[in-house]
Amino acid sequence: MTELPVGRPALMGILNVTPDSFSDGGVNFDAADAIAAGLRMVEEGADIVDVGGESTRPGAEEVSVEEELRRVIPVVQALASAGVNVSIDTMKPSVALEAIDAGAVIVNDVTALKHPEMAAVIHQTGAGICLMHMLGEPKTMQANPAYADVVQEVLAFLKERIWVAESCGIPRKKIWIDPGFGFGKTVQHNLLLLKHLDVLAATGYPVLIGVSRKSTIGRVLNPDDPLPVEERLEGTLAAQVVAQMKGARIIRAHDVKAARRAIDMTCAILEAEK
Ligand code: 7PM
Repeated sequence: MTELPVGRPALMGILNVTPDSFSDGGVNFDAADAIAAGLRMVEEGADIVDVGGESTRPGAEEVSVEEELRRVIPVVQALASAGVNVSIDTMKPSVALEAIDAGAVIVNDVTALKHPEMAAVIHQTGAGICLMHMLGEPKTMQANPAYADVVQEVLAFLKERIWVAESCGIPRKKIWIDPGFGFGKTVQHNLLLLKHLDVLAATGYPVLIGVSRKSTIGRVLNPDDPLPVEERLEGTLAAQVVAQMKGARIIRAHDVKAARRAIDMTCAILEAEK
């Protein structure tokens, strides 16, 4: 699965397994509901389900290893044994390792192997890795992000993290890259990264893009009073189509059915012949 077929981009459905997404009516997390939601994403056209138990939201409270494991492992286990390609969204090597044991095949590490033990886990297990760019840390990244040339700086960062990954023995075919839309970027930075996503695609590494429901979309469409999350679908689809045309190979999305249709329609146009 980390070796993607040419042609249509893969669709990665976002499954946040946190008590605010799936609760039992109280404060506890409900695994059965989360598993059902993951299976539904696959029915709606997801090729991969990205399971995450810790929020990367700016200012979000940190979650212990034990709590993160308690949330994600039953869900990874159930989805993987149902034949789903599971990606584990974590920055913690111990969570990544247990999730891979439970059947996850890709690690979505938004810190791009920052933890010194993460690369070894990826190498030893043979899992894939998505390397994402972030400027600063989740808590402070949106304070005052500045770049001389955002596209070139993101490219340079990703090349450096690719070098780290490959130096640790991770094969190049197991590596994806991601500009980290919204992670330490202004609206203008995010727009430029999408407009020039072909620069990242030209590295030859599969590019993943996550624009789904992000605040840049709400701000572009209504600068004085940003659109709320539930009003961002059309902007999300426009942005993901541009990303696809600029060579994105994996689209990360909440609204799987809509994202699938947008990908397939774009493919049909791009593949039309006389
Ligand atoms: C608040 C802010 C809540 C941001 C959720 C988010 C990406 C990711 C996320 C991405 C990869 C969201 C984000 N975004 N992983 N994790 N790429 N690889 O909207 O763009 O899901 S968290």
